[in-house]
Amino acid sequence: MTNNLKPNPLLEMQYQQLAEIAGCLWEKGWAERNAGNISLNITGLFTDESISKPAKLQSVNLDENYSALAGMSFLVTCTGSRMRDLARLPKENSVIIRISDNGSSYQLIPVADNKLETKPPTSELITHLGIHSLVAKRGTPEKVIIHTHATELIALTQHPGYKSAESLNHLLWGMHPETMIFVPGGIGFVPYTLPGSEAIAKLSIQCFEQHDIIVWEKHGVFAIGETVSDTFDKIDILCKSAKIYFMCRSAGFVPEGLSLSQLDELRTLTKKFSTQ
Ligand code: 2HA
Ligand code: ZN
Repeated sequence: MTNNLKPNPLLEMQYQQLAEIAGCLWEKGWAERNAGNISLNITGLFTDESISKPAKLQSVNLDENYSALAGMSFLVTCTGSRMRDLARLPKENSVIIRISDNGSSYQLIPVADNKLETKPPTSELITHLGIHSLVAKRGTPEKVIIHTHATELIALTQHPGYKSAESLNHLLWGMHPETMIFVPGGIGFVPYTLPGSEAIAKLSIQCFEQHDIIVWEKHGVFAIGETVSDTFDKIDILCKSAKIYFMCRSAGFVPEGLSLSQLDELRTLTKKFSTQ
């Protein structure tokens, strides 16, 4: 007898949204080979009774303790999975993990109809868990984390003048008024650090204390949001701004950007929206 998780409509909806956005990341050209990874907090979307027993669930120890995530469940893309494959076969290219009650390990919960060997979760799991942990501790509603190799934003970090949150945001907010409206917190900057390392996880978590989206120098972006769609939108909007900048430069001129007083006016508008 297997210990598969029985499908349910709420979970199926999460798979659908995951597949749709994976397809968008691929079509945007941000997901070469196995680039990028996604995690969703799906705590409460299935019950213990929906896991057929008795086979013992596989348990994996974590190097850090994630007590803020104790008992929580996450849908996470598999290591090596391709976004273009996730778009077609979300269940075969993701896993469900549940953090143990003491926060020091996770169990892999096999999903019904998944006939393939279960692959381990993404190589960036510690960054994902660290960010989910920050969200749980502060009690904000973000449930989704997307990491993708957003070409236009990576390209900016190749320039010595754009290796800080301040210079990046000044440029990006200035390219289109809606960038300030929809990403008022701007983008955070993480200097080049080894991917998959504890060091990059720590720097990223610090950066998420002030931003909903961060860029890893010469690598890619991480964004958080309440839904897969609104998380994708933040990346898309910032990329649009970067594209406008590069298009102007390719056409042979330096874009003017919005003035400081125009940006201040937009910032005031944003504050008004957020208090309504
Ligand atoms: O999942 O993008 O940073 C593949 C990556 C690692
Ligand atoms: Zn990456």
